[in-house]
Amino acid sequence: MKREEALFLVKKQLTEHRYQHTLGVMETAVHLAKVYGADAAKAELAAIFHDYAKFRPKEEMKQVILTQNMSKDLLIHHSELWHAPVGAYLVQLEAGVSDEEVLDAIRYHTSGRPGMTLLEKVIYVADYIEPNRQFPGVEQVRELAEKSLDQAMVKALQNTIIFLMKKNQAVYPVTIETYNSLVLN
Ligand code: DGI
Ligand code: FE
Ligand code: FE
Ligand code: FE
Repeated sequence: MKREEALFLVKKQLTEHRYQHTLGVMETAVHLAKVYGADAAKAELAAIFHDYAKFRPKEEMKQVILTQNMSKDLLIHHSELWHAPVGAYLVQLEAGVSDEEVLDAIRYHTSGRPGMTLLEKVIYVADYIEPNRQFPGVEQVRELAEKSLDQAMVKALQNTIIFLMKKNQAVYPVTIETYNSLVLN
């Protein structure tokens, strides 16, 4: 699928703010793909579609999780986690994206997973550091991302876990497992 067609399809799903974020992720993901030798075309496509399901009603996402045999564990955790796996499903169904590597990059862009592929890491980090992001610690991850994608992953996961814990929120086990797998590596 061409960039323009993908952007056209995704724009209708998002707010203007989230669309601008998507453009930032696209630009950053292509940059990181070139730096680390990932497939830039796949990185671009995954980035464009990564937040496709962000604004779907919770009830619709819940039904997809239940009917498509996704982890039931998702449902006891924050609904912010749902748009990633549900997005992978809907992008295939509604936009006709069939590349499993691209779909996995969408599927794991929020939690990560142990043993992430290069493309998955590119999308995870690009989502975290794209130019419109401004939160404490993002500049450090931007700098790390130019040197080591894994170090950028570790710091982004650490920040996310600490952020959730400070708010007394639960941390999705896969997020912790992703962190552990990178640190133990
Ligand atoms: O969709 P985005 O805002 O671009 O970013 P995202 O998909 O990476 O993350 C969405 C939200 O999910 C973000 O506010 C952080 C949160 N999140 C990430 N990992 C976990 C989590 N929330 C909980 N409760 N548990 C997690 O493990
Ligand atoms: Fe997201
Ligand atoms: Fe993210
Ligand atoms: Fe995002």
